[in-house]
Amino acid sequence: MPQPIAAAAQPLADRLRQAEQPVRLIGHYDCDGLTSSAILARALQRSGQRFHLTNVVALTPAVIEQLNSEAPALVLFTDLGSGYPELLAQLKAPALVVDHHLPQGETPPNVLELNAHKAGVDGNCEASAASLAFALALILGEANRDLAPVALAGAWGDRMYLDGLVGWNRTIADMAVEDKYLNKTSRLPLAGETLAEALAGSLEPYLVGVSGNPAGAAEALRELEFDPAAALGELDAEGTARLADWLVLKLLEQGAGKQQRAQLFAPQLDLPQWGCSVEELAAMADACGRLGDTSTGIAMLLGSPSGRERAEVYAREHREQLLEQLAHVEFERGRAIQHFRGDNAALKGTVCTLALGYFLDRSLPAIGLAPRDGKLIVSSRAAPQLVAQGLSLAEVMAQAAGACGGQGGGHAQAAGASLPPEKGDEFIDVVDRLVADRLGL
Ligand SMILES: [Mn+2]
Repeated sequence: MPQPIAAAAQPLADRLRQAEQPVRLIGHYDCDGLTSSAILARALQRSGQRFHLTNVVALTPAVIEQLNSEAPALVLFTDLGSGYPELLAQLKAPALVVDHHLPQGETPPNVLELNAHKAGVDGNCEASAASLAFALALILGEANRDLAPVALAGAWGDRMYLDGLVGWNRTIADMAVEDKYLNKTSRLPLAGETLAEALAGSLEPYLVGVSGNPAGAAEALRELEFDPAAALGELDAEGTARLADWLVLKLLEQGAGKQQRAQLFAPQLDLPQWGCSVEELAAMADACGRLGDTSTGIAMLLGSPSGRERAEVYAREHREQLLEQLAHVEFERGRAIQHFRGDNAALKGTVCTLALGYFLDRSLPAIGLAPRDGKLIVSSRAAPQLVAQGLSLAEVMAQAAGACGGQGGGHAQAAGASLPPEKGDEFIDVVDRLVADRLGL
């Protein structure tokens, strides 16, 4: 483990070992939030500590109020916290934070923080909250090495695989290979019984006109002289090569990014104990969170067979919703951004990510807005080249939301905000202006 992570994690481990009351665990609701929560829950359980876990959509004043009314002895936040020091300061209990989001301001005195960025690790690609939780779990006990697959699923959920795993994430994958929890295999990133099902159900790669469109998939296959009903598992070497060539051309033609094209040939990360790949484990956790059933996500990640069954159903349902939205979404172009308004707050971030990666103009950030709980929730995504040009969506979201009476933050390449419902148009104007300024447009 990198020394700075170990040094930053040690005081949190010491504090957890001393806890005499149940630890109040609060995690984010997405894949990285759920996986990091499950890792910490398991590690606490194994050290004989009790805990009470809740996964939330965001750290808000209401969450802090609720915690203050519960008066826990110790709170442990994971995959959230670092972006909201002013809220943490309002918490009456002492708190531990495990996070990889960009820190905003000073850590309040009641908080011990394990933040990737503060430990000298790039929290955008080298360590997710789940990878940091795994580091903390390893300090709590070597037996927690078996949680490496869950940590990798968290990193996957935050899309840290696009340039291959690097940094601490890479070390975790190497440990998992050594322990035989992870097998790297070479095959196309497609799943399904038949070729037609595999293409029509493919979210990554997203194939315009084919994904989510069984007739389009069958037609494409017939043009390639494949039998659409042929079994994917029985494709021979020649057929695999021909299908791979077509996928490369198809992605080029629809304007997919270099990283997305490279993913076609990346090794598949199989988890024999889980009977699925890292990608599939991440998709199940993500779907549980997005569909509002975080308990099932945690149960599944802790190894519950009934949790697993439900999570598989959610993963299918969520994928179908995404395929449906991606087929119909229309982005409106401004000067420096492109945005869409949807009705499903749980989908908009992934829709932006996939649209940007697979078919949108990557010279502009993509932004999605949708209502939830009386607010307007925003997701924003930028291609790597814009981040290299100095754009930070975390800053843009924080600043624009601040100007519109909301709050925002996150990462340079992926950030979010929540706003009063009537502020959507004003917010889009402010974001467009801020991004145009940063990019010199
Ligand atoms: Mn995360």
